[in-house]
Amino acid sequence: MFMYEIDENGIIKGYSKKVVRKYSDMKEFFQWKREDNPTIYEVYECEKKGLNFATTIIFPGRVGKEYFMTKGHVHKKKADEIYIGVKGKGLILLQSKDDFLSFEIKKNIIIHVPENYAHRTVNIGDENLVFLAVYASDAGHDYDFIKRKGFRKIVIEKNGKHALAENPKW
Ligand code: M6P
Ligand code: ZN
Repeated sequence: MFMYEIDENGIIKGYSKKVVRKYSDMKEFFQWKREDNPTIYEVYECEKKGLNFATTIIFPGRVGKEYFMTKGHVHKKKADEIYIGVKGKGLILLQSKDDFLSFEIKKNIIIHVPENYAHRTVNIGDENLVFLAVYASDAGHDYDFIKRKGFRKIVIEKNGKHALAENPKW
């Protein structure tokens, strides 16, 4: 039995691992370029009894027309994942071999990511997007395909709003 608490900034108290992704760590995942090197997102993770609990904080911003987002990955093993919105406004992209879906994620929204679906989260708002993810510790992260081809759609700013557009690399 264990209990976690998320603080007002979206950080899990007592986390055991922190990951910081700067623009320079993931340039290839965006379609546009920038000259500076902002932090795109941070992940705070706890692992107990084979389950990982992680909050991700995606900062607001864009690289060209594309909103700040996670790299996105598919699990190496068959493992589902649960996302729960904590704060801010985002989109989650889900993609399998022949399916593509997107859902809004915000406070109190729960999303089930089925095994074999690649998943990426995008901050489409003007404040931090925070969500909690729960998944098997041995799920594994595969970034390879996403790095080369990405998702079927990209999320861009169009006339002051977010829009899905075709991914030119697809
Ligand atoms: C969520 C979980 C983590 C993941 C993180 C960032 O917290 O899905 O497993 O690491 O988002 O996403 P990515 O690994 O694609 O950079
Ligand atoms: Zn995952």
